[in-house]
Amino acid sequence: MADNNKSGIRQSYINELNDLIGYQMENQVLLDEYVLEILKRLTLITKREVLICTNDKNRVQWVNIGDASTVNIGNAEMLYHVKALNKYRVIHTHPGGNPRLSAEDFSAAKKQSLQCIIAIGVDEKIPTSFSIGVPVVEEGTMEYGQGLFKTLKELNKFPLEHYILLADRFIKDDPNNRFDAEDEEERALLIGLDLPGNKGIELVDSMEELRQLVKTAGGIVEEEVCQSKNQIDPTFYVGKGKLQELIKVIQNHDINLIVANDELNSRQIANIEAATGTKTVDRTTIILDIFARHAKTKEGKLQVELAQQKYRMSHLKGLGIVMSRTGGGIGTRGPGEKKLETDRRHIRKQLEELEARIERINKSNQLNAVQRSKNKIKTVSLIGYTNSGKSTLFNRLTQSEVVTKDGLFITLDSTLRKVDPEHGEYLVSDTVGFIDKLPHDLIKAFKTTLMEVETADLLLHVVDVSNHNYEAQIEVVNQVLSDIGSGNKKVIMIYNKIDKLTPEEQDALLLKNQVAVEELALYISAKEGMAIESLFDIINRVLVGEKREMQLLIPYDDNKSLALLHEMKVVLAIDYQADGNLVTIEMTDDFPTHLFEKYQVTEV
Ligand SMILES: Nc1nc2c(ncn2[C@@H]2O[C@H](COP(=O)(O)OP(=O)(O)OP(=O)(O)O)[C@@H](O)[C@H]2O)c(=O)[nH]1
Ligand SMILES: [Mg+2]
Repeated sequence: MADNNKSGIRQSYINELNDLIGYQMENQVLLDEYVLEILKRLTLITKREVLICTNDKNRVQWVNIGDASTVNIGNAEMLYHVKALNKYRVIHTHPGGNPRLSAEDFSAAKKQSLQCIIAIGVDEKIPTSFSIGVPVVEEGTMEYGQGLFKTLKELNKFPLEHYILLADRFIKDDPNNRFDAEDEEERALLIGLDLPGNKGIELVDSMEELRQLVKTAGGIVEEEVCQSKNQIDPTFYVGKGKLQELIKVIQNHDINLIVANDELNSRQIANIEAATGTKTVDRTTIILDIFARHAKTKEGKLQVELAQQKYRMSHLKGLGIVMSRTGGGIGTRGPGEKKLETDRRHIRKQLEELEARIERINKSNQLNAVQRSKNKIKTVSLIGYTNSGKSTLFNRLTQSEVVTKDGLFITLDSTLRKVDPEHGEYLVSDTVGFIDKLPHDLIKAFKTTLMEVETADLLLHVVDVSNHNYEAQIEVVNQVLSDIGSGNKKVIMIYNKIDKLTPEEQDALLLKNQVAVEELALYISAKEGMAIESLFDIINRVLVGEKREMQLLIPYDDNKSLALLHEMKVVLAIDYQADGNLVTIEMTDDFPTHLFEKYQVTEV
């Protein structure tokens, strides 16, 4: 198929075509002899598809030389109407003489909800013939069907109005049904930019991550288009030329969702949607969508809803088109049962309500935290990149069974549990994972996670060393930590999933990390349970200090002190001597030495 490139076509031909705009077909037929002759002649001269679009009064609205897939550029009116077909009819030529509608023609018609699409087979050697594609309703579904005609007269006798009537009635009954009863799956085209400022995670890996995100959100990734650019294009995100390529890909692969790897503003979303006729979302929307699916607790759901509504507020313009058109799919899911709002005023009211509710929950959480610190209960927070194995480790440490899964953002609700009592007396919290290019507003919405991190006595930074980007991921996590004001916390680096490395890779990793000046680091496999005992030891050492032994000589008449020692579970041995009990205890920094000063004999 020819592209939308008019260069090389003499201006006089373009003018001749342009002159047709506003012309109404004689006798109000679909296509009259006069226009047919012009289309034929221009096709033979230019050897390209020549296209006109008429309205329901058969008046020419716009024209193009190129193919059906590019005609909608700049014609925002062609976007879907919710309760009817568009009022447009596309008439175009096929150089080479074949009048049959191509797959691209059908999908363009479908995408634009055209009243009909007509193709004219034009060739010097064979007679001109015609096809018409119209929406056909059958057994509760609607698809474009095709009719073939040998003459213009036959074409003009076609009872188009009948089909339009049935189609509009069908759509009105069920606007979500349209053509795509089977079209529930979202076939995505990913677009990404290699920008000079992209440090850390490389574009290929970032795109792979986006691929995973889209999959987790329930979409199917069909294609991926990347471009190297000095900066993000303010109008279309990608460059204008690349946009044409996208349109081709969309047609050829029947794409119904575009996903950009960077955050888009509402103008860019609106522009891309108008140019491609395809619903467009960005990385953040996908992440929000996953959040909406995965939040389990009431609080988690509220937090997601708040984040979503906030994001939607700032991107309403773009999403508006999408929502009225598709009525579902990625970007439109909310964590609750109810549909998300598209009205600014309503959103604002909802935001206020949500914020108030979350504030109330936070107050009670804060109380808990205060209570904990009064009771001197220490907490350890698991943090790290998403999918690094935080929940798997959490389960190991606390003998729990929270959900772990290969996927992104499986955990959204922070959980707080007591550590396996054999190993100490502190609480462990599992938290939401971090990811590259996650707007910080979003993380801030996860106030519970933030609070766990903020109030924790120790952070375990879990790293998936089997991911070849683990170093960049560590950077992302550290950046987020410092952004949320927890950059100075005590951290143990936990290099996880070492079972996935070969012995050589393990050696290389150790060697590399030797150079790093990390005070506290450990290599483990949360899944296989490797080095978990050492982890318990290190945690205890950090939380309560080094264990030491001490001997106290407690007179026989001081039963209270002895009972207290028993209660603190520090007694290792008792030796009954003439002047009292010689008690050997195992103690740490938080042992109340002052209470026993008078009895202290030796530190062993
Ligand atoms: N081979 C191997 N796989 C692991 C290890 N630890 C975790 N996994 C797997 O990695 C995947 C992610 O584990 P999770 O514990 O859910 O990771 P997470 O960090 O909690 O992820 P999110 O909650 O999504 O942020 C799961 O399929 C785990 O089985 C490990 O030590 N070795
Ligand atoms: Mg998890």
